Amino acid sequence: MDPVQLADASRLRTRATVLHADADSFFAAVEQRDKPSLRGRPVLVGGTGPRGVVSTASYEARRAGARSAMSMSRARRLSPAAAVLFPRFEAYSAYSRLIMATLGTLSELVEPLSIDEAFVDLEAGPFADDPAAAAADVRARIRELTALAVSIGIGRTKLVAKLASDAGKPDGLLVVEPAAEDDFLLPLPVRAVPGIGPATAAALERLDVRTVADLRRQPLDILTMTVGESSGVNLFRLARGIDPRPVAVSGERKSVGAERTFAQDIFGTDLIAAAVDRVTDEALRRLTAHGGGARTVVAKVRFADFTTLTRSVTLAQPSAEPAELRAAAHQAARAAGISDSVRLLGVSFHNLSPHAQLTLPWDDDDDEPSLDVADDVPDVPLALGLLTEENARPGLDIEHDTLGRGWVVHVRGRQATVRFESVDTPPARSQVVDLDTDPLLLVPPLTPTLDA
Ligand code: TTP
Ligand code: MG
Repeated sequence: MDPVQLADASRLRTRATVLHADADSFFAAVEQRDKPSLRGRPVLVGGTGPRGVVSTASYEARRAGARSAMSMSRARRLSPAAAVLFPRFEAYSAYSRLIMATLGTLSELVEPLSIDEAFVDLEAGPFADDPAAAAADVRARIRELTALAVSIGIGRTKLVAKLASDAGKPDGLLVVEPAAEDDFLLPLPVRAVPGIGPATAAALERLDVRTVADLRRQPLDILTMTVGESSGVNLFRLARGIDPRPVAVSGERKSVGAERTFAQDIFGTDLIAAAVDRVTDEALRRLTAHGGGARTVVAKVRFADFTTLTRSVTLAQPSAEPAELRAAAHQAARAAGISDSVRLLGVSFHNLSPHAQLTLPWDDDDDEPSLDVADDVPDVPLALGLLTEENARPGLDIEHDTLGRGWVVHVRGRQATVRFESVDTPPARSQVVDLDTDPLLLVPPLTPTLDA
C-alpha cells in the first residue's frame, strides 16, 4: 500500500466532535456512593476469596499502588486499610443505565464500549458547535443524578477522544482541538494507545520506539516487518492520528450459544445430561472465541410435542470458568423439568462481560492465599434470603426489621458485623448483630432511576 495515500486517507472530520466518556473507578465509586462510611477511603472491589482478583480500586487505594487485575492479596498488602468488597453487578448496571441515558441526551449516536464507557457522536446532535459546554453540562447532570465522576475527552477521532479522557482522569474534561492534536499525541507513550498491547509495545521497544513521535518516524515497511502487515498499517495510521472509525450504535453481541436438533428424540436422565454436555461444549467454544465471560446461562428445551421451555441461571458474577458455566447449564436444563422426550436442546450465554477474571488460575499465583476467607464463587446463584455465614459476602445489602438497611462487613458463625447505612444516611459505625436474635435479610441493591 502507498504510504502517502494511507497518510492522506480519511481525515473525515474537521471538528472535534467525537466524545468519549468513562466513569472514574466505576465499581468502587458506586460502592462509595452507596456506603457513606467508605467515602474518601480506600476501597477494593473484586474477588474476595483466596485467589481473588481486583476488579477496580478506588483512587485512594490506587495511590498505594493497587490496580485492576492485580491479585486481591497483593492489593490488600499495598493498601491494608482498604475496605474489600464483593461486586454488586445489579447496582453497577443500574448506574450504568443512568449514565448511558444521560449521554443519550447529547446525541442519538451513543456507542457503549463497556459498562462505564461510551463514545458519543456530537455531529449527530444539537451540540456540535460547543462540545465543551455540552460535556460540562452532561458531567454535572451525571454527578447530580449519581454522584459519580465521569471523565470526558473530545477530539476529531475516536483515538484522540479516548486518549483525552484517559489524560484528563480523574474527574477531567479535555478537548483536543484539531490544531493541537499533534502536540497532544506525539509525546504520549505508545503503550497508552488503545490497541497497542504489551506484545506490540515490546516489539516496538526493540526498535527504540517509545512515544507516538518515535512511532511516526518509522517507515511503513519497518512497521509491517516488525508487527505484520495489518497491524503495521494500523500503527502507521494511528501515529498520524488517522482513525476513520465512525461512532456506531454497535451490533454488539448480546449472547453466544449453540443448539442441536436430534435426529431422533432423546429421553432419560443420562442421555439428556450427555446431550447437555455436548451442546455446552460447542457453546463454550463460541464463548471462548468471543472472549470474556458470561453471567447468565440459558437452557432451551423443545419437547417431542414442540412445546419449548427456557430456563436460566444467573451467577453472582460473570464467569469464564468452563466448569462453572457447565454446572449452570445443567442446573438450567434440570430446572426445565425434563420428563418427556426431547427434540432440541440449546445452551446460550447472556450478560456477556469482558471482565470475567475475578479469581486467579491456580498455577500463576505467587501470593500465599489467606485461608480464613470463604472461596468466591458459589456454584448456585446467591439466593436472597436470610443472611448466613455461607451466603455472606462483604458489601452485600441487608435489611433488619427495625434497624433498616445496611451492608455486610463480615460474618463469623452467627455473629454478623454490619453497617446500617445507605445512600442517603450519614456514615454508620460497624456493629455486631447476633443472627439468632436479630435475623438479617439479604436484599437487592437500592438502585437509582432517572426520575429519582
Ligand atoms: P475501567 O473504566 O477500565 O476502570 P475504572 O472505571 O475502575 O477506573 P478508571 O476508568 O477511572 O481508570 O473499568 C470499568 C469497570 O469495569 C471497573 O470499575 C471494574 C470493571 N473491571 C473489571 O472487572 N476488571 C478489569 O480488569 C477492569 C479493567 C475493569
Ligand atoms: Mg472507568
